[in-house]
Amino acid sequence: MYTLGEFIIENRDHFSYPTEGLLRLFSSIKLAAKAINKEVNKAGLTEKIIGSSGIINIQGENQQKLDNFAHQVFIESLKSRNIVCGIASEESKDFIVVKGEKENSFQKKYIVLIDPLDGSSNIDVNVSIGTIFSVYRRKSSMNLTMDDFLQKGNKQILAGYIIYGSSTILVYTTGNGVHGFTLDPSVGTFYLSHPNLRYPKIERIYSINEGNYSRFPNGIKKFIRYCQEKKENRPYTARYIGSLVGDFHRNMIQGGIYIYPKTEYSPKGKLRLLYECNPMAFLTEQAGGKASDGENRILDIEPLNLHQRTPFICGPVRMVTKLEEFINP
Ligand code: P6P
Repeated sequence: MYTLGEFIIENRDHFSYPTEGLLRLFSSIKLAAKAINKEVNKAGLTEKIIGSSGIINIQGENQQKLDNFAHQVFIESLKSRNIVCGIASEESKDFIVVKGEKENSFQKKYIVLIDPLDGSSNIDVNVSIGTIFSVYRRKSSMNLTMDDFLQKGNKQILAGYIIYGSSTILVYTTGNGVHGFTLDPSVGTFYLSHPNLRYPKIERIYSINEGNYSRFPNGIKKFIRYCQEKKENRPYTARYIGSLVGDFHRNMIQGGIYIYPKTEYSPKGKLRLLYECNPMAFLTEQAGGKASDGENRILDIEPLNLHQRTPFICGPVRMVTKLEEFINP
């Protein structure tokens, strides 16, 4: 069985930039994932971890202690490999410049955007949660600017997530397919378990928070009724766990659409473009699917600010296209 490191070396031609840089970047992501996995697996036992930190984060959300822990672990791990020049995190209002003796050298030319622990409201009820990461080359040659971070999703060079569930799986793409690696905690190694992940031909699932039904635009309501009344083949199944990484991972493997549309509460949608939707959209397209805001390809959206929100739909091409037809009759 390939380890993650062996797979990267074996497929070095997948990377349009030196494998050495990627290996170092991945080793910092792997290290952080293992540290977070350890705490997630015992969150119920450690009073310092479970529950709210009492801090309201920049999103106005009640920051869970594990959110903050995951943020700190990723920041420190990414800083330590001397490969990243800047980081943007859901938990940090502004981007973080990674100072270092070789700030403008060859090494420090990647920037990373992360949602350190997505779905953290599920921590206390033991539902799968995840880390989402997105990597770009810097644009600036000297000091980092916001433009280094406000790049379209189609400029990503690496994107992925770690899902902390019944097992811990790291899934990534560099534009050459989607590959999943399962952590063997007994030896602390990620092994290739899901090579070339792709949406299956059978479309079975629709994932949306139907509790917001009365607040959805009409096109969304029509699509939900279509899913419920679908007769040909077999009716769709509704599955929604309120954790993007968990819903996404299941739908990519079993065949389903994930929808977080705009609502009265979230007129621009709830999910963030840069460190949630863009990485998930890159993975979606690489797995043979489609990702849009209902009208526009997610990866072509011009970002205007770090924490910008967008309506988000991703899944099999036919399901997403069908929903777009309902939204734009
Ligand atoms: P709602 C978690 O807070 C998150 O950002 C995603 O992981 C998840 O899919 C969504 O929000 C759930 O939001 O409004 O349905 O609870």
